[in-house]
Amino acid sequence: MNIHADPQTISAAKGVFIDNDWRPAASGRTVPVVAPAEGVAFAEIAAGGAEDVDRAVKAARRAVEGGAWGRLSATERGRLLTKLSLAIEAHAEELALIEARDTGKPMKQARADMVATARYFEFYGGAADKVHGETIPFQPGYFVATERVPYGVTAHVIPWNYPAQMFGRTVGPALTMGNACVVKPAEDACLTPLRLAELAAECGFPEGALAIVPGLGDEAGAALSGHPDIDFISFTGSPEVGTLIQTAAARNHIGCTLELGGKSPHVLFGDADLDMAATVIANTMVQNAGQTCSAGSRVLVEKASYERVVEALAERFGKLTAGTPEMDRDLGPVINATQKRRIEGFFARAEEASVPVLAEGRIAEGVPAGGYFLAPRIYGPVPRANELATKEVFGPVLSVLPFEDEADAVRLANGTDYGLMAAVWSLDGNRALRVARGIKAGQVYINAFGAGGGIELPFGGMKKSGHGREKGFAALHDASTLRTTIVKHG
Ligand code: TXE
Repeated sequence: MNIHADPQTISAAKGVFIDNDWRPAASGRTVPVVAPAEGVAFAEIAAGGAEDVDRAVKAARRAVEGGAWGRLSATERGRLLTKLSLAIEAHAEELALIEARDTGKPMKQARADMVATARYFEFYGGAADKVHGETIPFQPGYFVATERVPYGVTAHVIPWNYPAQMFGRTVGPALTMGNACVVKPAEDACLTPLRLAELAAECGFPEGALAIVPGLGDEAGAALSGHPDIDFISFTGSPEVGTLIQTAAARNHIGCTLELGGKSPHVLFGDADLDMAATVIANTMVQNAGQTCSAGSRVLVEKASYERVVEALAERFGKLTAGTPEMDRDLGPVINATQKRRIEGFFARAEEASVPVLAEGRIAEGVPAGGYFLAPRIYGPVPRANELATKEVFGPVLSVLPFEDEADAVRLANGTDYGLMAAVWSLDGNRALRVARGIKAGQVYINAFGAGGGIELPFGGMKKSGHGREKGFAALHDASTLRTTIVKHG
């Protein structure tokens, strides 16, 4: 298969996937799928709506209550997840080609995403029958035990930046715990989740265990998150839609996890391994063209070493190149014209505020004129109150800010609404740990950042980055509820 293959060969773009079967959306409408590197539509997805969502939720309910899915043991569920992991590995190149065209990301990143997606199902497949409850000492004559049980039907609204990985991240633990999942992927990029659902059916997942209703956010997304018969919602996306999701969950009196992005800081002290830090910071910042919720988009630098750090970062940023997926350069285009305009708005306002550009990468020659390409930029020193220091840009843009001392560094690191990820760079272990423990973020790295996806590592927000945990065993906890059984034996 070639990246420009006829869209008909992308069998996933067929409709709504319910009970292991494709059907057109009830409305008969479709949404065009635009390739960000080309700026032209290359496929269509079904525009799912309330009727499709209702069918999917009913199928999921049948599956968990009395259906084949609900009757499987934890071991049998785990085996199915493991089979899906192997199927993803076997189809990795096909999936990476679809993902790269759909999102615009370089092929090497799309391939790495498929390794991570397979790993989600491998990790959770192995974990399925290793989730234990507790016994609780109680009054004489009683035996008490707890067990983690599925919610029932879980809804998953996911974004376009890592469609395959996000699918694995949210659906993997939910299926492991025995929930039936209804997924609303993002209209901007959702072909791999559709294909993954098809692969799941081929692996033997019973009817109703997994449904995919593609479509627009305010149609399929709103219908799913507001459906009265779902038991839990998992959402990753913008803070604005996060508010709508939590409101919908509150109306139904159900729980939700929200992952709403960040403005993750690197705290860089003068004694750090600057060479390593600068390389990691530049490369992870432009991964996925900066459209990563945990992107380390602020570098906070000890004042005395500011010039040295800026020189090292600018040197690396100046060499970064944006290109098409096939060119396989450092980054691809951003997802759509709206996002490109939004980021250019940040550039224009930075210019008005006279925030200095320290370096700019480039766009490779020969990229299609209609593609949504942006040259990566690094700004500094960024004034503390400037939006480049506080707001999520969600593009290939890095802000550098000097700090005075340790206390100032922690204050600055915690000085945004977000708290998703952070890094401390210093070879003084005591200081690094002290500072790391002062930072309010769900994940804090020391002398590293991102750790290649880290499927085993609990991930999620503090503050307005959201709540709930994904990845690792923590996700199994959040994808299930607790039943306590109290036995009086006299
Ligand atoms: O997100 P949306 P957008 C941030 C990032 C980005 C901004 C806007 O800053 O610039 O959000 O991106 C579905 N009811 N992140 O507009 O709209 C939608 O169809 C229910 C951070 O693309 O939040 C998609 O499936 N669902 C982020 C999903 O929500 C609705 C990843 C996310 O889209 C809905 C993406 C509605 N009314 C963007 N409206 C991260 N945390 O990684 C939309 N959706």
